[in-house]
Amino acid sequence: MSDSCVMLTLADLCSFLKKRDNYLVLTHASPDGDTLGSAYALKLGLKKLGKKVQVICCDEIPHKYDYFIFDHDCDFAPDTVVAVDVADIKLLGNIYSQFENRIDLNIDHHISNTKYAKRLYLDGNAAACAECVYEILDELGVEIDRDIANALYTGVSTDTGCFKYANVTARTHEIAARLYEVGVDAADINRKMFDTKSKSRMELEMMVLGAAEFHFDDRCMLLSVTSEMQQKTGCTGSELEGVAAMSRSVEGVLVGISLKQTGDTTFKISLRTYEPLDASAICKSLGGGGHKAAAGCTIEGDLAFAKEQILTAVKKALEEADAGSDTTE
Ligand SMILES: [Mn+2]
Repeated sequence: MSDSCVMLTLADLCSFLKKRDNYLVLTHASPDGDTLGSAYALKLGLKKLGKKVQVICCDEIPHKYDYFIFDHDCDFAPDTVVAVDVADIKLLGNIYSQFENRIDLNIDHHISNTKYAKRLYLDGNAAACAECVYEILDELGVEIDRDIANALYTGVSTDTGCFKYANVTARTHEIAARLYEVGVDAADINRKMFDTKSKSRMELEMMVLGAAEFHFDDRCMLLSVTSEMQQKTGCTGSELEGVAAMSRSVEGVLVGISLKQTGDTTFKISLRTYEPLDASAICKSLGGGGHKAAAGCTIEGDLAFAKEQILTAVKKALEEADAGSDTTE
C-alpha cells in the first residue's frame, strides 16, 4: 500500500524498540489469541525494559482471555504506535481511519500484509505472530517469565489449532519448549481455548450443522451462520469464532466455508483449505486475503448472492487444481 514502508530485520527492529518509548499497541478487530497474546507479551516485555505501554482493541475482549490484563487508563501520551498480527490497516476495525499513516511499526506473519505501516517486521514462516514476538523479546534480552510465556503460548497454540495445522514448524515446537521451561500453563490454556464451549455455542453448532451444504463431489462444505441463528441461540460476537474450522473434520473435504451474517446484507466469509488449494488466493479474488490454509473476505448482498460468489470462486480453484494434477500425472 504505502511505498515508504521500510522492511526491518530483527536487529533493526530491536534497536528501534530500545530507542522509542510510550507505546500504543493495537490488535485487530474480533481479537483472537494470537493478536491478544502477541500484544500482551510485547507489553510485558517492553515494560521490563522500563517502557510505557498500553494495548487497545476496538472490540470487546472475549472473557476466555481474562488472564491478559489490559488496563484502560493510559497515564501517558502514546507516541509510538505498533500493530501486531494486523495484516491490513482495515482489520483494526472501526478505529482504523484514526490510525491511517500513523502506524510506526507493524509486527506480523501474514504473507498478505499490505505494508501500511512506516516500518514492518514480517516473518511469513512464523506460524503465529507470537513466534515473532518471542524472537523479538529473546533478541532484546528480556527474560521470559510465566506471564509472558502464557501470552506467547496462547498466540502460538491458537494460531496452530493446538499445534496441529500445517503451519507448525520445528521452530514452533522449540519456542513452545522454551515456554514450558519457564512454567507455562499450557494445559489450562488449551482447555480454555479448545475444550470448552458455552451452551449457546453448542446450540448454534447444532443449527449450523443441520443446515450444512456439500458441493463439488462433497469436496466443499459450506456452513451458514445467519442472524436468525445468532438471535435464536444467543451465540454472537466472538463466540462465533472457529465455525469454518468445523468443516475440517469431514473426510474428503478440501474446502470448508463459513458465511457469517454480520449485517442485513453483509456476510463475513472464512475459508479453510487443504493442499493444493490456496485459501488466500481464493479470498483475494473477492477482495480479502489471509494465509494459504486459512483466509477470509466480506461479501455484500443476500445469503444466496454471498453463497454464489464464494462457491463460484471455489469451483474455479478446484477446477484449476484438477487441471494441474491431470498434467502432472
Ligand atoms: Mn496470527
